[in-house]
Amino acid sequence: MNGRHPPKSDENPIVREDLRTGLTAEAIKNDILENLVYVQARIPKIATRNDWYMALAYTVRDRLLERWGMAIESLQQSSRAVCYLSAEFLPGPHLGNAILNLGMYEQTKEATARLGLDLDALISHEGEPGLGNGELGRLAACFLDSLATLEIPTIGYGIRYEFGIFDQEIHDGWQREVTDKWLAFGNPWEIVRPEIAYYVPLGGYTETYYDRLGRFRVRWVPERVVKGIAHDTPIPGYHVENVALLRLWKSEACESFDFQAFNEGDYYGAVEDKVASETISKVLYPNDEPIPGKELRLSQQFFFVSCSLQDMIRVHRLGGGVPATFDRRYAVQLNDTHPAIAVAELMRLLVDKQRIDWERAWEITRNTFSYTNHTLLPEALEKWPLPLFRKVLPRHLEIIFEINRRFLEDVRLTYPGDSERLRRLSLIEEADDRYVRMANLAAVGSHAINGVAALHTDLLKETVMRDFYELYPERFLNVTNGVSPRRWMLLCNPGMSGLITDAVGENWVCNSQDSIAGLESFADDGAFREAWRKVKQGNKMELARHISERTGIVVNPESLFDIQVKRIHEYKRQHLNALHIISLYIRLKRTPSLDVPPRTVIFGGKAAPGYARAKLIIKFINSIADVVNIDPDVADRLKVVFFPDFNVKNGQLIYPAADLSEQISTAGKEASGTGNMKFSLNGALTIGTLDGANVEIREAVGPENFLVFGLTAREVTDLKMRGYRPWESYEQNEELREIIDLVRSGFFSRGDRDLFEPLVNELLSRDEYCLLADYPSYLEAQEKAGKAYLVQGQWLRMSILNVARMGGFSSDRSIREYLDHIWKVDSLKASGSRGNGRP
Ligand code: T68
Repeated sequence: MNGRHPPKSDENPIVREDLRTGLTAEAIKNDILENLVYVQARIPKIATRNDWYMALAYTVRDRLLERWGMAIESLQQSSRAVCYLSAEFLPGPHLGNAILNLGMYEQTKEATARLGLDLDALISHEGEPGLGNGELGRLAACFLDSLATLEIPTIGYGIRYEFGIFDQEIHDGWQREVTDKWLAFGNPWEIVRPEIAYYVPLGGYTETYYDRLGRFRVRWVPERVVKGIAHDTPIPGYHVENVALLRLWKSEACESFDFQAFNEGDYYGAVEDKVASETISKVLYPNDEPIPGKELRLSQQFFFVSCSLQDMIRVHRLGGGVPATFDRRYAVQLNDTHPAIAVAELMRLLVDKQRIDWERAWEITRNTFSYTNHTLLPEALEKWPLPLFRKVLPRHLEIIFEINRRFLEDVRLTYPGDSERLRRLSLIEEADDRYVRMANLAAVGSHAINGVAALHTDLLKETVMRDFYELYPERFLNVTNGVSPRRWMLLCNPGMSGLITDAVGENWVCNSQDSIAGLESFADDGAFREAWRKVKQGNKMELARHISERTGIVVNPESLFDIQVKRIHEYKRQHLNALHIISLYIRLKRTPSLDVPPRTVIFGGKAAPGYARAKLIIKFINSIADVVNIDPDVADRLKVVFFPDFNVKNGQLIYPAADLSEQISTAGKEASGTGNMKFSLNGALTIGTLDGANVEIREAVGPENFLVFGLTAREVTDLKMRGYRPWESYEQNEELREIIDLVRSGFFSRGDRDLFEPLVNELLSRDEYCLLADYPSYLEAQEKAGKAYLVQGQWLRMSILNVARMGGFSSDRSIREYLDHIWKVDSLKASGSRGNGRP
């Protein structure tokens, strides 16, 4: 496969006008009409916007499928492929991205215009598959984009949830969860593959027997078997012919399954409970909720992992491979511990099914897998109660016991007599109740373990994975996250992208780091700054229009847009931001002549449905907004907005409109962050703690272009060790006292003194996330931000420098690091030795 760019205009000599998938405006127009009639079954006269959207989506898909055929062929011919196993993928709307990556925007605009349609309106008509909670799923999507663009043979494996993340509505300031309806009008991007289906056993028991050759064996007699059916979505690379394959599994009941393939026991009872089978891929679990008791969640994890591994074995066979060379054929990344059961499942498939001996199977398994950790929060580390695990996966528990037995034997030899260490490293937690520790399983079964930002990897090595690091230091490495410059710059911010391309040429889209640095020399150019300002202003006006449509709040686009969008969580400290708003409000009321720029503070993000305090934080923000937004004393100088239903699509609107990016988590808690990168890549300045990737962003853009505040991770730990007494901050800081007393008085809750008591109480008594400790330095940094914004020329300079220096945060860079240090997979265009031909 070569890296030829698709033809871009009618004049291009290599246009395929004669083909159904031609890229001229006329070919596109004709295909839209054909798809409208023959796929969507509508005639133009009565077609709705949705009908036209569907017809256009099928038209673009036709062009993707043409590339797909080639990609599948290359996948089969390639020496090694990347398989990204992730319980979540958040690809965002497909249409605009696909049109952009295929290089067919201009022709499509012309084609739709000829049909009397507005292309941009059709693009914004599309909803999105919300098959993830937040950054972890979005990272997986950025990685597929980069893998496709770098022309790496790739399959992303996951679950086709019927109901993804809920839609968020705000009623009386409270979050209300509404069922996601992403499949209500059909999904034009996926291809159902009923012929690619696998049986997944669940429950039951194991028994021993002697096989025909008289060998002692174990077999699993499951209680039931579900079927997983492949649903494929092509993910296009940018201006290359390659596409990555996103293969998601939908569970179905199997009324009759192939007993031949499964002739190992009595399965007659295994086909009952059809409803339970279909339930498996029904709904995405929200994060931030305790999961130990959730049998369905464990079934989901095993379901998609088993289908994916069986699929890999089948494809490998098709290419003439044998199971013993599985590890040479695939590099499989475990996106957090959600797919960690893959370690035991591959062992089962190799040992029980393929009859490979244990030692060799273990070698293959470890060569195959690598594991990415995304969190240090102890409550988020997955562990399953043993009885539940045995009930769902009896054979896997035996396999895990055996892995553990052999592993601990090795540990004993390395650390004789150190029973404490043995206890900590064990795959089984032996407290009052026993648990299977998924992070330990992933660590033992992988040849590489990575964190997602430098600080996070360091802390990983010092804290939750310390014993593993001491045992296997060579397995640990850092790969700092990145985001796709296609979706998060070119697509969402065409104005700014145009300016960058005019300044440095178009190479930056795929080769960010080197090319975009050329922008630095424009930071002092008055005309360039003015153009930059105008683009930002336009983006802010667009967001202001949406804010007014969605919330009725009218905001001043000239004001400083101060934005915090991310999941709502106490460690992310949206309520620290809220305390600053109250402080500003009080100051403005007291001193009308205060020399600060007008500010609009915008929030967005979902709270897990069972996380009461996060939901109260949303109510808190909206309650402050209710008071501030109607107060004539601060009119036009301070506004507060909670933008409902933050998702990829809304993000594409929000990031480009930001002046100030709030990255204010307690140091040591946010593994990396990727929102921080999206803001900065769109010209926002960051106000942030030294947490996650903020540390590296600050180094890259220069400390003078970044507003840092707060305790460092080490200082947080020290403070807690010494004994943190948050009420002392309250007693010592007059302004803080005034703010907290105002909240307690019911001022923001129509006199209700109890409403926010759980929030205030936590802050004064425990303050787990150190808001009060960081409050004074946060306020100082905010003041600095306000002052800096008043000097527009300097602000613009800092904004341009942020973008110029952020090239390293492209997910292309992250993927190259995974390729070079973990996966060892060649680009399709290298066709030969490793490393050739990579951009
Ligand atoms: C995030 N984790 C990290 N988890 O919080 C963030 N959790 O710092 C990092 O940038 C990002 O991963 C990518 O590395 C998540 O988003 C989840 O969404 C999640 C989902 C299910 C269960 C637990």
